[in-house]
Amino acid sequence: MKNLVVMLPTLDEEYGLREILPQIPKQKLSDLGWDAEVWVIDGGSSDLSIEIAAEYDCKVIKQAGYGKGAAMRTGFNKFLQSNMDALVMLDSDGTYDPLEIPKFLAQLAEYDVVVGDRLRGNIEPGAMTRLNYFGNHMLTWIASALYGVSTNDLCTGYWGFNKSAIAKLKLNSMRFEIEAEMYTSCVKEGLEIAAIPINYRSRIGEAKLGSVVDGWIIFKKLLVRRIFPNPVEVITGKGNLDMD
Ligand SMILES: Nc1nc2c(ncn2[C@@H]2O[C@H](COP(=O)(O)OP(=O)(O)O)[C@@H](O)[C@H]2O)c(=O)[nH]1
Ligand SMILES: [Mg+2]
Repeated sequence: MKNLVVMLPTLDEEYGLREILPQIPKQKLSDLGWDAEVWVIDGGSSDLSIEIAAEYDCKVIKQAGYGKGAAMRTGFNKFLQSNMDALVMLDSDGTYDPLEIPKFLAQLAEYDVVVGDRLRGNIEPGAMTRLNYFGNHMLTWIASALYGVSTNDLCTGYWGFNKSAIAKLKLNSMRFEIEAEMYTSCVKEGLEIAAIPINYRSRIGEAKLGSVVDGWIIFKKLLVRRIFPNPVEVITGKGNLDMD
């Protein structure tokens, strides 16, 4: 059996977690040869998220620093210190379908990284505001133009990685620019990326991303990484995070 981490960044997502945790297809994954552990990376939730995670036998990891980017880097670091083989990440707000995890693993047999593509997949009516739809397309187009490696959905939150790929990523994002930086770091390291169409559903609970402010931060990240491909001070989660 190979060991899989399903990583869920979580900040006050009690309703989302209640919906998706039972949907993680552990038996099917086991039939496919994967022993799955679920890691909830908690950003300091004050609702019942942690209790629900414990109810479903998830490992709860307190993130270092603040923001989704810092949370992902905490999770990547723990993963690199573990004996796990691959990692699939998805948001815990109910927007991504855990039943699609096996499709990611199938692609990881051939690719380093797998990206879940919402824009070429199926976006449920009401799941993405018009502004977000436009912003996602714009940023995706800018990323492809700047980096010369086409991507179809820069800001998706559903990704799969082999361990060797995560070991190469160099990241210092704090917030929602983390996915854009994951893309730029994958390009810099010459990783083979597969894209698969996925479903995108309506969010359960309240959004934490502010469209315009976060869109601007993502854009700046794309420009900065085009000039300085690696963060100077931070390598995959170390640096400005106090890691134990
Ligand atoms: N650990 C942690 N998770 C976060 C933080 N901010 C957002 N998240 C999680 O990241 C995911 C994406 O956040 P969301 O508000 O849905 O942003 P969007 O999907 O980009 O609109 C959700 O599962 C959130 O709970 C944070 O500061 N720390
Ligand atoms: Mg969301």
